[in-house]
Amino acid sequence: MDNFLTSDAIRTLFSQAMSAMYQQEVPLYGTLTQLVTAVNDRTLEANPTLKNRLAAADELSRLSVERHGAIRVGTAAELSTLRQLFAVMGMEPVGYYDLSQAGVPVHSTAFRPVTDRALRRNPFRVFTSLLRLELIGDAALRARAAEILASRDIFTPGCRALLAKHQQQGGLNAADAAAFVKEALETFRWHASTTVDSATYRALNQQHRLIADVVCFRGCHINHLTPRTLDIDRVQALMPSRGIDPKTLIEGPPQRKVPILLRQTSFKALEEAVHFIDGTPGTHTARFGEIEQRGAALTPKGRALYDRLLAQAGTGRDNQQHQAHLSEVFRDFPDDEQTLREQGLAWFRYRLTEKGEHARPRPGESLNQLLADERIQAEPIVYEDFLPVSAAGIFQSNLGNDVQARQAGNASRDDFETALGSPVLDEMALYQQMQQRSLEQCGIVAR
Ligand code: OOG
Ligand code: NI
Repeated sequence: MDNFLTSDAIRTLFSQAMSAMYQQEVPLYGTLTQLVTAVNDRTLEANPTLKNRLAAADELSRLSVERHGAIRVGTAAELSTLRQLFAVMGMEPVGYYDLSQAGVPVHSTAFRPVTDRALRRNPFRVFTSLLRLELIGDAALRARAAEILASRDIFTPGCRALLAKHQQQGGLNAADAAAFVKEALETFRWHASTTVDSATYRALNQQHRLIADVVCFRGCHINHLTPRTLDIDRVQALMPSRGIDPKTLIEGPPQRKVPILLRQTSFKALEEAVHFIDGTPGTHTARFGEIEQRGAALTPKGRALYDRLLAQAGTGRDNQQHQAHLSEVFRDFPDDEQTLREQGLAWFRYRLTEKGEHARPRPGESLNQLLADERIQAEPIVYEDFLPVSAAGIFQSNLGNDVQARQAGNASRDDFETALGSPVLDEMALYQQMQQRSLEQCGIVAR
């Protein structure tokens, strides 16, 4: 039998290739990654405990490596082929995000690794949105957009051949994997020439800038990549000093002692030169760079509290004021691990301590007592998914400030899953299983 590369290894090759391509395509993104590295280095210098913890978890070497990217596609066929493409890299569709409520005519999922092991290796995810053509009001334009989309193939023949080979053999050897990454990358490459004339572009752009972005190009260009920062507030503040224009607000929860969910911010999308097929020059605005900082995954109860407080806080026009206000409002969200655990607000991973290895838990012993005796340790499980309100904020800030009125569509998860060709996984079930498995491994609950 052939020596197949693991899906983790292929994902790593792919994310590296994507990063190199995007830094070359969008030099300002390269500048952002340099800033992130500089701030991460400084943060580690100032905080040896953090540095030791990350070193112990083998996190230091890949600290500034990308954690996610995003793409937008136009048809069910494109989405379902992407599902197969990401499956080669061990990335499965997790979660359903309805962004139509926020005036963005797409719904989305995140392709990501799901097991503890794969996430530890490389948690690279791709936030993938499907355009909802049915939200285009003008029937003639809707038909035209569908026709344009039907006549493109965003995958190379080589990519399709290797997908088929992977499905037949159940894996790819090193040479095939390298070829696959190279072919797959073509789908995400930028094209400075559109597939439509300037009048069609303008008409679609007027309906919604995202519609033009999805419909008018040969591929589904990667629109941003997102490394991890250890200090998002500082990177946001320093962006202008490097010639980077940040979006106004950091999305998500405020800074806390125990970080929760996901904080993210980006720079504003660049206006880039394009050529229309009628030969006229123009510009298109879609691509940007983002940074993220992740914290604990919340249980449904914790998530409900987060959603309530976030709605209560509203938005702001100034980041410092907004963060101060968020911190006020989030006083109602417990900020120590013990309370988060006791109130069932966050998911935890349990481990035996050395002491616990020597005096292993017996059935019937209480979790709290084992923790108090330091025979087991609990550590929050990291949130691996996305937040619809934050995603809408990221989308909006990259669509310009002209608010585009739009009827709010209804969530249609069924339509999305039909297009995808499979159900999306339930992220809460995944976290719950992780917690449960860790309890089983400690011998606290039966398998
Ligand atoms: C995706 C925006 C969502 C995030 O980090 O929340 C996203 C897009 O602009 O296509 O990437
Ligand atoms: Ni993003």
